[in-house]
Amino acid sequence: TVDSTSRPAQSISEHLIFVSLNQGRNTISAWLSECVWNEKTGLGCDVKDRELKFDIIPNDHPYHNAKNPRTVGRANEKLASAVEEVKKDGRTCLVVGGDHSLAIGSISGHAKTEPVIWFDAHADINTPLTSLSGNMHGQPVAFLLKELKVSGVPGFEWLKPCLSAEDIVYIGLRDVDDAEQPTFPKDRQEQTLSLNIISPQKINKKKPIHLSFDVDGLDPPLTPATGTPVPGGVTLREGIYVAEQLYKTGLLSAVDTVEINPRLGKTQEEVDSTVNTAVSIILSGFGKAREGSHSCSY
Ligand code: HAR
Ligand code: MN
Ligand code: MN
Ligand code: MN
Repeated sequence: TVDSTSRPAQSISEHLIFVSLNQGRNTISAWLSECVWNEKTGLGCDVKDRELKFDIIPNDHPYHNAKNPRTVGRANEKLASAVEEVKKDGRTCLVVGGDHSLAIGSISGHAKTEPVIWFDAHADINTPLTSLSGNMHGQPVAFLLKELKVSGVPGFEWLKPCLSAEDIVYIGLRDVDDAEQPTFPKDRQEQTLSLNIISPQKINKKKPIHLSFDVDGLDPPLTPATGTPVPGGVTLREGIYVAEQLYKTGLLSAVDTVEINPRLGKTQEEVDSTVNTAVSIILSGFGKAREGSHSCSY
């Protein structure tokens, strides 16, 4: 359990900003902001809410196997500037997506950050040359890595890869494509498959942490409204534990919440349970304690 009285001095929950990517308020952003800012029923945080709108670029032909590169690239450029402003403002940034391609902009805007915790069933490290699906949500890590030198993608002229492979820690990884495999030396894969959330060495650096939280890292029954479920995922208890540990570091600086797709829920109940699960994990990352604070009732 977490002692709610021993919050780190620089509590992230006091300075939050939402960047909601959906056109119009959607279930998760409305719900999350209510839970986080409402003094009586939530965490009582000071929240600034902002919404980004994106343009669909016409005739956005694929670049090799990367679909809609210009639309995704321009959207990420906008997101990177928004996240940069939030961080200049000294706030913690919570980005509500949207699919995982948004991590390109979110992590770029949150520059000089490491480590990145990539909570996901997938490695998302395909390149426009290796991707079999062509989906950009399977490629963000490759775009961000200095080592992979992805370049020449239309819409991404602004992008400077800002991460090294050693800055990324995977949690929940269990569906890696053949083409993604060579990027994981065996020993590293074993390390990242465990629920060892972060090496003490990295914590000691006291660098801000970026959590890129793909809900499909969790076990599928917990998050039915998502596009690419993979059996055998992280349990709710484990997910909340990870979030609580991140909160305790006092270093959680930005969070992406991705791959919640209400249209993929077969029933309203499936949509609600997906959102509930994501909200409870996010709130744990922002200091909601399972013991000592019973003000949130979900
Ligand atoms: N590896 C597959 C691909 O590249 C599936 C990726 C699925 N990705 C997400 N995000 N849902 O993690 O298409
Ligand atoms: Mn997706
Ligand atoms: Mn992902
Ligand atoms: Mn995934």
